Amino acid sequence: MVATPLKTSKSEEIFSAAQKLMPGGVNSPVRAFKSVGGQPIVFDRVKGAYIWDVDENQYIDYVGTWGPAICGHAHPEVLESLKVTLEKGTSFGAPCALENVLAQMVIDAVPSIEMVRFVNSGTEACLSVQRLARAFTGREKLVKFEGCYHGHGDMFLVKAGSGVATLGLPDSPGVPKAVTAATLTVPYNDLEAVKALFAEYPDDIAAVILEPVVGNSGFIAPEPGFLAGLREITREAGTLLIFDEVMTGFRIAYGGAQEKFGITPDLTTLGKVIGGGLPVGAYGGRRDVMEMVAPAGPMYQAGTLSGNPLAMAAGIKTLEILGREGSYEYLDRVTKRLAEGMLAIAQETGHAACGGQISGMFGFFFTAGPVRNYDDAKQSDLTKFGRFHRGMLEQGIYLAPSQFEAGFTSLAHTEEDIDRTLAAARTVMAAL
Ligand code: KE4
Repeated sequence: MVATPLKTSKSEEIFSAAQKLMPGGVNSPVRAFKSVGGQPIVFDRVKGAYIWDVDENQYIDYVGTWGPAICGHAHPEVLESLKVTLEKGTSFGAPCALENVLAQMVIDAVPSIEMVRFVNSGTEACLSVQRLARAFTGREKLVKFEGCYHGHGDMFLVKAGSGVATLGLPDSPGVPKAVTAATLTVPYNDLEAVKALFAEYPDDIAAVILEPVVGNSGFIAPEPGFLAGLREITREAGTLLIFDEVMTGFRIAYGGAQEKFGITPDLTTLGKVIGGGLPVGAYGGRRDVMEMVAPAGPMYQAGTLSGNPLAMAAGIKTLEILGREGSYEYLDRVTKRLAEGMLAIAQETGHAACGGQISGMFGFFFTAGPVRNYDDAKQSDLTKFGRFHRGMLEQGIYLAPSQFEAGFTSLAHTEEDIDRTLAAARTVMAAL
């Protein structure tokens, strides 16, 4: 295991060079550790539940490349499938049978999906699905929830206003006000706020999009009745309900959060797990809606590498493994022990904390809670979270480098890994 303090000279060398080559030295902001501080870790290799960095430190990994590594990193069956597929080329830009195989698996698994389109990221999936919802309904307004993240499409980068409902203000320079003006935001778990919106804009709302279990404000579960309430409100209003299951899809359950909670949206986005570590996103849903997508219908969306055989092969094998008997029971058991153990240790060491888990997704906040929405999450002790993150890193435990992210386990995490993680948490929390 890692001795403290962490030897990070090679990470430092590589990361400082990276900062001259790429903005912030990264290709996605969260990787720069800005919200937790300290030296980002440069990975050398991964396997199963473990990471090795360029200084040969080993860690137990609870990020799993943000969800895709649910079967464990570099799963031998996935690698084997990739090697076989590789012999036939990497991308065709033409139909291939593997697309049919993964499409059928997704359609068979996800209750809302009768027809599916593959793209290359969750962002692309969310960009496409909101355009489709607007095309199908002929309406323009979009409702999202504060703290939910749907990729970096302009219309989703909306400042989460306080109060019941706000007309979106761009959250990033470069996003025109005209684009976000049609995006309305409300607090998560607040059905009254949603009802007020529909009263204010009775026939204007094309879609309501949400993370059915939030991972992008930290882990926040839907309160009883919230998802069912949204389903009822949107059905009555002729608005499409969209579950963004890029993170929860095939993680909360094989059929996603919509299977777990028994609520069927009109459209669903997927990503992460269905690519098994290669770039894949997808959107799908009711056949009458999906038939609007070009070239079947007029709503345009396209992609050079969409459905490429390598990514399809990795996704197919990943879902095959997940579909085996006992996968989700295992994920739920080890993750439950981890989450409950963390909260118990926080209490024993005098730290207010709350949080939870569903299947292989978990999270906690340094606050007594409850954390119902993004505002609550922002009130938690972010400084303490940063110190906890660093301490765990020095104990050889790699947690998501932001309070506003969820944690992920995999089929490769063993009971011993959970024991080691809890022992590390006790050491770190006692010293916080
Ligand atoms: P990508 O474009 O990153 O593949 O997916 C965007 C996206 C859409 N919807 C949900 C619910 C998501 O969680 C994501 C991406 N999640 C982040 C982690 N919170 C990806 C990690 C990153 O941004 O580097």
